[in-house]
Amino acid sequence: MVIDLITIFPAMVEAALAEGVIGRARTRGVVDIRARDLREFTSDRHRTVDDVPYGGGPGMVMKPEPLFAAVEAIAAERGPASAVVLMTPQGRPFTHAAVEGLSRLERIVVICGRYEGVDERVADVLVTDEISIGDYVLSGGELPALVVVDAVARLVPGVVGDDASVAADSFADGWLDYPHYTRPAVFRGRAVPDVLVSGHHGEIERWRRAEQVRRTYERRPDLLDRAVTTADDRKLLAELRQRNAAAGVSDRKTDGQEPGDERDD
Ligand code: 9WO
Repeated sequence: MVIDLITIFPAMVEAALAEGVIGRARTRGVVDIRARDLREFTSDRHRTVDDVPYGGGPGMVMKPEPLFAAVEAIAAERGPASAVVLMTPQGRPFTHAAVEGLSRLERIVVICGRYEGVDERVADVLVTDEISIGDYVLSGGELPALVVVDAVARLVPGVVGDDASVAADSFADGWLDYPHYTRPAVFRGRAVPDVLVSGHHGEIERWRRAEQVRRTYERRPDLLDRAVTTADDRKLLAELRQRNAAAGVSDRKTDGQEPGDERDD
């Protein structure tokens, strides 16, 4: 897979791509991911990438010429892009399905916006996918682009040491993850669950799956519709629902509470 990220902060992007699983996969040549400095595609002495907005208003807008020149130069060098992605809060939500879709493509170009955004002709003509990682505005598209690249590259065979572990990752089958523990067996008076030190692999597997079901039910009931359930899963869910009903607790949906909403009054 080939990914090019167009940005005015290539050092920031390169630093993030140099480390960890993605960094090692790049070094091994399993993926070819590069940060492209947008200023390399300008044609004026000042290497201008932005200008004032037509119609007035605050801030600056990213000029179309450098972005068109960058996408076209990358296409000439690498071959036409399978997708040109613009990172923006008004894009489609970035879900596991989107990760899977992008991971099957050969060449992806990602445009990282800054200032007040990019000239609309870039979105109209060049961009094939507008993607949002959440309903908030950041100072630039670089961090969302790195989220996309990390999630997509992990699905490329050979990037993560154990491809099976990637397939079992949360959201691949719709379940949240089970708890993880390592030494010491007791830390500040809190012991590792006995089953994990029992050596009974079947019991451990059943405990882990039960924890996935419990956690998903308690924290993200919205995922249950899509989760791949077994008869045992459904039995456990029924028990969890009965236990909640007996305790007078309705099945939790997202109750709209946000961190920091706690009030003393
Ligand atoms: C800013 C904005 C504000 C309110 C509603 C929509 C908006 N879109 C943008 C926008 O695209 N801004 C540009 C890219 C320039 C400023 C920094 N940029 C950005 C991208 N901020 N936040 C994102 C982003 C991208 C993907 N997922 C979440 C946020």
